[in-house]
Amino acid sequence: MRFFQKVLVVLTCGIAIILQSTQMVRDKLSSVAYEQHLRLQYLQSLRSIQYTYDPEQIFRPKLASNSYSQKILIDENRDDVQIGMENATIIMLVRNSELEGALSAMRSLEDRFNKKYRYPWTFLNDVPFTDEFIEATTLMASGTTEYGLIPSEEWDRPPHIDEAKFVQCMADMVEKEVIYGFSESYRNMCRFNSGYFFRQQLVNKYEWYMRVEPDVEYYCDFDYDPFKVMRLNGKKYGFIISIHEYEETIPTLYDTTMDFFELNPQYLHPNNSLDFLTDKEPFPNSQVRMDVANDYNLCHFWSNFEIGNLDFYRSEAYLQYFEYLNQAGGFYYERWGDAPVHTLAAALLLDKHEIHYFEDIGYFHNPFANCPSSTGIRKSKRCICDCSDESVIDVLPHSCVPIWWKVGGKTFLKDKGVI
Ligand SMILES: Nc1nc2c(ncn2[C@@H]2O[C@H](COP(=O)(O)OP(=O)(O)OP(=O)(O)O)[C@@H](O)[C@H]2O)c(=O)[nH]1
Ligand SMILES: *[C@@H]1O[C@H](CO)[C@@H](O)[C@H](O)[C@H]1NC(C)=O
Ligand SMILES: *[C@@H]1O[C@H](CO)[C@@H](O)[C@H](O)[C@H]1NC(C)=O
Ligand SMILES: [Mg+2]
Repeated sequence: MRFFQKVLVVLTCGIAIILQSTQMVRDKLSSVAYEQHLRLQYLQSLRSIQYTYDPEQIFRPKLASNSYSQKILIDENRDDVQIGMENATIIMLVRNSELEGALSAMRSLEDRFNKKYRYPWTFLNDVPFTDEFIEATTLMASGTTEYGLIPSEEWDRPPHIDEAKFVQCMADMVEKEVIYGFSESYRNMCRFNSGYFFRQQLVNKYEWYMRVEPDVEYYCDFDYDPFKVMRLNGKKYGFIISIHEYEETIPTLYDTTMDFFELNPQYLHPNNSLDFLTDKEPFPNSQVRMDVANDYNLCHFWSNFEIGNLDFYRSEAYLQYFEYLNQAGGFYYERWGDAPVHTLAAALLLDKHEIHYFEDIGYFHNPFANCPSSTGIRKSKRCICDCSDESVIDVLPHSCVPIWWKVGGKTFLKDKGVI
């Protein structure tokens, strides 16, 4: 009996020691290593669900799960190596609250274009992006993603803006019900997109950008790399939709621009497209006539879609032009949009042949769309759009595309054998 008692004591002690050491091991693991262990386990189970999930199985694994709350979903081994050869990024300025719209736009552009090229995405925000935003957009992208915080001096109202005058101007615009007239943040956004997006730290390493906004949709396959097409054809700025701006948002923008070029005539390109900005009769037989106070017909390239050369904005001419506008204060005393600012700059600083109309890209940003009018293009590029839909602005009176054709000419890259 004594012998067995001894054995029992030894066994009990042994078990106690084992339990104790397991506890110690657990404590150790509970720090970084344990998190990594969990993460690996989670990724493994995720992969097994992804690759073995068979909805026809009777006892299939449960897909729904609320068992994790950490950001451990992103699989660092996924293949996001860039395939497209251009020095380019896709830029989205966006709020955390617009996540769903951002994902929708990304899904569309990835399916129609980027999944074949895996160009990197650059997300910009005036406040830090949330983990949820970063995780979901990283997983939606086929390429790498980066997230930048805009410095306050490049976003917020600058100190040279007179506070009292600004408040008064904004109140006047609210009274006149000018679109977004009430919004200071919209003005910040327009000034940022006019003068600072191309000099963000994350953007500095690129030469080309494509701008994407939440909730836009691409109706057709691209079928080619637009960055490459721009480079090979010597293009600097590409657009899809062109319409007339609300005059009340930019009463003095054109005159301020003319003042700038009077002071700096060397920047005006000899082959500019001033005629695009001043031609007021798009249709010889149309009843529609723009009734505008000055020479500017209010035509602008809609900037929610843009493909452009970042070095154009970084040029001395553009930087000087932007600073002149910035000092004039119209981003705040009026409500200058980045679209007319980019347009005036592109039309006056560039050769008109450096501007490209991407008429073969189907695109929608509420409330307007572009749907390629050629049946052959629509079918071969798998477009899903109805050219007779009222959103398709193309040659409607409000569109400036016919004026662009008169000035910029109508050229087809396909005819040149480039794309
Ligand atoms: N981070 C951040 N992004 C903003 C803010 N305001 C606007 N944006 C982004 O700037 C771009 C333009 O803003 P929108 O609200 O789409 O302006 P819009 O296209 O003129 O007008 P709608 O699309 O008709 O509302 C979008 O990509 C927005 O997500 C802001 O305060 N913070
Ligand atoms: C991409 O373009 C930027 C800006 O022009 C330049 O600084 C950078 O060196 C380029 N990168 C490559 C890989 O060519
Ligand atoms: C203007 O365009 C013509 C061709 O249309 C070209 O020959 C000329 O070099 C251009 N001028 C400049 C300064 O680029
Ligand atoms: Mg928008």
